[in-house]
Amino acid sequence: EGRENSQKHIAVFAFPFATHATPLLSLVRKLSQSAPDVKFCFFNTAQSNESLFSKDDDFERVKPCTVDSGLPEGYTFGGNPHEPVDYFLKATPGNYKKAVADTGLPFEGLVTDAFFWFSKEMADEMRVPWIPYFTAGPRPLLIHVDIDDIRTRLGINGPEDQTLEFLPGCSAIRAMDLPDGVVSGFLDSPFSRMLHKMGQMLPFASAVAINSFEEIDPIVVQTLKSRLPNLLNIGPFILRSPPPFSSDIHGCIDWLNQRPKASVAYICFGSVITPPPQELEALAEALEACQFPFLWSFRGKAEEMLPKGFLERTNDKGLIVPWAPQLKVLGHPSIGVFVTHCGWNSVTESIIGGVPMICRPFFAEQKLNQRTVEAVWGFGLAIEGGKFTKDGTMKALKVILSSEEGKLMREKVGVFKELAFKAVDSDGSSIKNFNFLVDFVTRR
Ligand code: U2F
Repeated sequence: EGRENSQKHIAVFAFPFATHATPLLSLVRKLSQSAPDVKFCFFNTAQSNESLFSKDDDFERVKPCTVDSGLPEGYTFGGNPHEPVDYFLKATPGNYKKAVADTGLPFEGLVTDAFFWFSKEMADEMRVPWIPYFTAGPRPLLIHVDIDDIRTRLGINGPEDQTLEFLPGCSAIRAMDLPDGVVSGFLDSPFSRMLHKMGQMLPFASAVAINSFEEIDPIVVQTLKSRLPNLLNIGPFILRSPPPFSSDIHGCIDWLNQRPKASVAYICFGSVITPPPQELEALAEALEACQFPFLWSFRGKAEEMLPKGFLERTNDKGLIVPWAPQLKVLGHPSIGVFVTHCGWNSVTESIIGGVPMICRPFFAEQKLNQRTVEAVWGFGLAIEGGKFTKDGTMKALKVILSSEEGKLMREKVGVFKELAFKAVDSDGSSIKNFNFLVDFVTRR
């Protein structure tokens, strides 16, 4: 009883889609190690929590709590990944408010996915601090924080090639690189409205944590610091708590051990995306024609979705798996290029591995990441025309895997790799920021 009273409770709100809840839980677990008197309730949908917490987890200080997913009774997933998100957004913030109230606990702080702008209002009502966690990079964060100004300056549906030169560090960014819903596309979708509100609310947070490191984009980070209170770059967080390496059941690493240095194309489009049939075909044809070895983490049934006979014909130089230990794969010396959708975790892991990228973005801030990789950092290529064609893909693979330009990109990403490791080294910037966050969370 006495111990209960001395304990501080913090509510954590996870966004249960794509790779959002995983990095948040990993942050909370790390915080918990440094905050023995704090109990965290990890509010998330039952389905997402099930995949995050294993049975033998020690729930004592980071406890899974369920929020309603908003799905209608008897709902079955029909293949459209946006559908469950829309249902879920309709249920917010009511589902979180109810779940919090149901615990009856006196929470003293909210740590949430940055998407959940409504947490600011809840935190105010509860008179506690709100600490949002942004799971993507600093550039999209700046875009969302400055969205109203960007809309005024670029106009809605204005020329696609206008640049954001008025924003420090963003002169290479064009209107067409911005996420859907900023200056074009579905401005009024529930998702776009959520991000708009997020941008307006973040300046009123107590502190804003981000899964990035200060040195990756110093000008943008400086600008963000002028907009947000206590901006805390605490990443790349995956370097601080890497996933357990028990699951190379498909033998990726053994296979890579048998390939020459920097020769393999690793292909993966994150946790949700499978490119459309025509592009899959073009990518497969390019791989077959190019003769570079490849490792492909494939969502879906490869035998049915790839060209007939492709698997047999490429058997000796390609390995296709349903899931790869990506961090380890990208850190393997045999990997020469990462063909990626530019999700932030993938971009970060490619940097950590020192691997140049070929970019085929699909949604969210992925186009912006691509543009940054190609035109600001210079260690990757956008796929010609924005979609996989046989020729465009072959060209990009050849540039990175067998040209001087490719070598230069490898050197450039190597510089960022070093900065990333330094940031999480004993007195690196991300460690200092993390310690500040611990302080903030444990303070009473
Ligand atoms: C959304 O991200 P995604 O889940 O689509 O993609 P990533 O951010 O790249 O994260 C994928 C993670 O899954 C891991 C991989 C990454 O940590 O290492 N993984 C793996 O280990 N093995 C596999 O075979 C395949 C994947 C969104 F789409 C992005 O736009 C956002 O940037 C991102 C973060 O907010 O969330």
